[in-house]
Amino acid sequence: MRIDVVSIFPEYLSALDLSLIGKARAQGILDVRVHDLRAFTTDRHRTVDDTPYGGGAGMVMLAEPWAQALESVRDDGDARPTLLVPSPAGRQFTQALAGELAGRDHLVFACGRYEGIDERVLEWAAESFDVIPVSLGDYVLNGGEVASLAMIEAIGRLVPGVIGNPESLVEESHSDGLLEYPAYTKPSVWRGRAVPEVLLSGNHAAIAAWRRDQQLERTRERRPDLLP
Ligand code: 6GU
Repeated sequence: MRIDVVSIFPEYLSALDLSLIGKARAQGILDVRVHDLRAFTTDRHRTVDDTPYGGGAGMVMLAEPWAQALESVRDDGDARPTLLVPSPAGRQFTQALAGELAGRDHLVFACGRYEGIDERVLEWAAESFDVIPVSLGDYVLNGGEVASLAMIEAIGRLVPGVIGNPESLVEESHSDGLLEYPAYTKPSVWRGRAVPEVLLSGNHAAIAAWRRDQQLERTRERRPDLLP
């Protein structure tokens, strides 16, 4: 899978050199390329933003540097790549969407800052990209960089070969619509707190039933919105 990220703070994305995603890049499973939006400006000050038409606070990112950057990451022979635009005004990013995106060949993340990108860029880009504005949740970040990191990790770990043991993807929160059951390891008694008895029983059916019950209990308690 190829992933391009365009940002005015490319250094933010240096975390992609680390851990599982970093390893997948080194192995050639993920081809991640980070680009500085300012490289696509032509004026002396490398301007990327201006004041909003209609007035209001903040600045809006200029259309032309974005168009140049997006044209540069398009690869001939590329079917329609997917353009993900992180924004609190986007559609909710979910595990289901991560799974769907993990099957695509080419993702491009457009990290906006300030009050966002001139809306015409998204309209124009829709001619050659599958454009999806995405939000991590109902809160506001200063820009799309941190959100892109989160999404690249969520998507990247679902790409075959990125995670050594794909079984670990099965029993985790959101994979079956419920939160994950609690986990315990040694020692069996720690500071007077014992591990739930059933986990030491060796009775696999009883363990599976207890874990299911814990998933439902937790989900009811913490995320009732996930239950039917
Ligand atoms: Cl995806 N981007 C920004 N800038 N803020 C957010 C977000 C994304 N998701 C929640 N807040």
